[in-house]
Amino acid sequence: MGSYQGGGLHCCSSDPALGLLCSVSLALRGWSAPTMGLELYLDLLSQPCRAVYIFAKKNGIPFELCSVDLRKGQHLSDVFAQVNPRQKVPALKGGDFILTERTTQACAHVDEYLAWQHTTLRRNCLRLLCHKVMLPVYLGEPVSPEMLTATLAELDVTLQVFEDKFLQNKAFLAGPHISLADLIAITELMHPVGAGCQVFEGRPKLAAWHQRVEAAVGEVLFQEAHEVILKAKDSQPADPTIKRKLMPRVLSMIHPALILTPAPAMGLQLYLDLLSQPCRAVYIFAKKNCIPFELRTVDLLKGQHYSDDFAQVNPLRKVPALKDGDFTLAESVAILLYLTRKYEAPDHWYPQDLQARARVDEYLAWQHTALRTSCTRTMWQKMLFPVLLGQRVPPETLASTLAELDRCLQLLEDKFLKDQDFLSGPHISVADLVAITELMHPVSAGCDIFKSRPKLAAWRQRVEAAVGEDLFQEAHAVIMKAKDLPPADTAMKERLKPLAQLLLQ
Ligand SMILES: N[C@@H](CCC(=O)N[C@@H](CS)C(=O)NCC(=O)O)C(=O)O
Repeated sequence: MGSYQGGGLHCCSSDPALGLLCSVSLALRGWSAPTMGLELYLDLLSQPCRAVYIFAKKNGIPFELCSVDLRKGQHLSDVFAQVNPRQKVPALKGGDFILTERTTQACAHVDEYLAWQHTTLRRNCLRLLCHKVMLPVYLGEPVSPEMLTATLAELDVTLQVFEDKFLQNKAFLAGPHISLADLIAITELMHPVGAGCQVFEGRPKLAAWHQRVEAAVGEVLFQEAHEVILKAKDSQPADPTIKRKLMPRVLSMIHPALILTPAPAMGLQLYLDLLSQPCRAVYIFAKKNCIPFELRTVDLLKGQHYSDDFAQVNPLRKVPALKDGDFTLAESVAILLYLTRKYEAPDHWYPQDLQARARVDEYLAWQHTALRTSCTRTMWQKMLFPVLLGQRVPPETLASTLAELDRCLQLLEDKFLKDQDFLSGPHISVADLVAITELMHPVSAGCDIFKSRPKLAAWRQRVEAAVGEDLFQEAHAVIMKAKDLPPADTAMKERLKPLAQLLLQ
């Protein structure tokens, strides 16, 4: 797949059909050949991709085909997310382009069809492919005969509207000439054909239109664009990793309501309190990698980690903790590494390369007794002692904690970050997550540790961007509001006494 180098136009959408519209409507409205190279990110398994492909080829638009194999989950890769953060195809990246508006009646007819098809033909054809091929053949999930019958019946109604309202007695959908509307419609209808449904049988008007479109496109190009979909029913079953990745997306495509349903926990439970820095690292990692998990909140300030139930999961009575079926695990680093291996996270998180991995290990080993301690002490001494316990920390104690923090930050810069983009090299790894979540502890207490450290500040920006701003904010919302916590009650004060003593030493 071509990789994104920055700059230029990106065109994509949260919905593949909208992405298509975005891309193709540029062409519709007067595309001039790009001067900086046009990249089309396509998988010809997808109907809007086929429409874009045919259109570009047919019109001699020069482009680089960047294949994104949906069945291998390549649309979920980090590289592709840079081109289309919504992780859908088609997507387009190009250089200079010219748009010229042209409003004619023919355009209006095309627009009318384009607007209609999203929720009708598009939906029906996609559902049919999922019900007949993607779920039973590729993902090994049976589909009930009732569901299949309902989908076929819906498609039948839609095809009738297609004939009566749009095609009528015209040669093509918008009149005597082929338009984008025809391309979008035919590539859509080839989905059920690919799934083995003879949609043109018993519909002579539709069949004749199909012939006209195919002839106008050219038989060779038409076959080339539809080769993949026509072989889709012979796909090999997906391996379990790919299945796990794709299943929620396939379900949400055919049944939007399912998007609202939390992904099945599949046995993985994460016991977290986002007030805790190692919990935030685990949370960000799991979310960023779309690992389905059930969040079991353990409220540390309420002492929930002292409960007998939690002790069964982690007898050390600390968060984070993990439960995966009968398997339980403590320690954030062990949890992060377990998740990278079990869910085969992209290599950069915990590289296979011996020396690159050793660099990550090195940081993970160092931080426990260095940055971890000084960030925890700073946060408590500057914020939680006064806020929760109403207790002032002696200035000399605080000064010595801040001096130690400063020493650790210097080591972080000089020994680990150096002139690299991330702590263990050019890509983000679990080391960066562990470090950034730690540093947000003093930040939450009002210490501007990045102010006089431009190198560290730039690294923070890179990590935040790699994680995604929304997820970063979400994970840190609790700690950033900790200064507004109400004072501890007597029971909480009692519970916190041993910890408080430890943190003042
Ligand atoms: N080394 C452990 C440390 C875990 C830890 O200390 N967790 C704290 C929250 S940040 C906790 O659960 N504290 C509760 C307590 O000690 O009572 C890890 O990295 O997971």
